[in-house]
Amino acid sequence: MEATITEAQLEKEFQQKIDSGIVIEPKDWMPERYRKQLIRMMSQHAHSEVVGMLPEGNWITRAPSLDRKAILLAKVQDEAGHGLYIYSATETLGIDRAEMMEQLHTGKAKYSSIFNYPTQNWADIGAIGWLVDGAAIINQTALAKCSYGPYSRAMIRICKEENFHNKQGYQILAYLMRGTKEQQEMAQDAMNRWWWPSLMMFGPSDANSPNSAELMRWKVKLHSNDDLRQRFIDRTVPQAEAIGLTIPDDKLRWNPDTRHYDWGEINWDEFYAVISGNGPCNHERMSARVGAHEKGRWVREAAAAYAQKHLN
Ligand code: FAQ
Repeated sequence: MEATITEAQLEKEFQQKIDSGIVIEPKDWMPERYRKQLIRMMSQHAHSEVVGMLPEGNWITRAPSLDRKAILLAKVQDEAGHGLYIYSATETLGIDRAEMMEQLHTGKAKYSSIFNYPTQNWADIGAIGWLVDGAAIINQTALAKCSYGPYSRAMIRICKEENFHNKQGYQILAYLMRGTKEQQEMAQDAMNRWWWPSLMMFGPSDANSPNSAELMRWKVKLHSNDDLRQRFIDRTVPQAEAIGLTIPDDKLRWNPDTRHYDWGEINWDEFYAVISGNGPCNHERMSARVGAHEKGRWVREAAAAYAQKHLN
């Protein structure tokens, strides 16, 4: 008699594969919950890349020189590309892009809290590149080693591009800090406004992160939210000091015993307000995104009509 493999056995074998570092590919068996968690996290990541174009796109026409404009244009186009890679990687899990878009536009799926803050002046573009892409790199370098093959492979290329984004942002602020008093103040003001929201990008503290334990058991996440946040702080503080920027945290100091920086407290009320739709720009971002989607409707319909006529 042929033995039937139970769900529990399959799950056990799946966990053994994960524990021994075997990468999971789309056609491999996976627990339904693993698939759902990946769809949630990856689609939110893709949405963040796409919505993340909006605050920076706001400055393309106002960049202070042709070179800066070309660099910013390339960066924003890269973010669109990142969104596309990650949407494609997510589609390998059995959801299509239209459904993911629907989830974003109806508020069912989240996108990163950071993109609900306004870009008020040119220094903000420097702060986004340096701090926001810097935080994204820390997170994504870990994800490049995650257990799901299509996601980890997408991350490798994305991280290379994010490194360029990070450097161009740091350079913008470094130049401003070598400029006039007004330019230095502009850079410091951007630092003051973007520092804490950048720390929030890593998600709630470990004690309040409902998804972390499961995602770490499956090696989707290799480090906790707090560990990655600390890594970002340790890396970024010396960079700020090198160009004369002050981190807006009076509790920040190097701890020689732990060999990490001690730092203050995130305003978690602000974080939860932003991720539940009540940040400074949530409504503006969603109406711009939904508007862009509607404007592109004729392109999607034309492509579908062409495919039906010529490709079937
Ligand atoms: N914003 O249990 P956890 C970029 C939600 S890419 C909004 O800890 P998890 C590139 C979370 O979804 C930036 N929501 O969740 C760029 C969950 O809610 P749910 C995006 C957040 O998944 C640069 C709830 O809180 N990167 O910036 C946030 O284990 C410049 C409980 O949280 C990624 O998405 C947040 N910050 O950990 C583009 C990386 N944090 O879904 C343009 C991949 C938490 O249950 C310009 N994602 N939430 O309703 C991750 O690493 C993880 O999903 C975390 C959250 C760490 C974001």
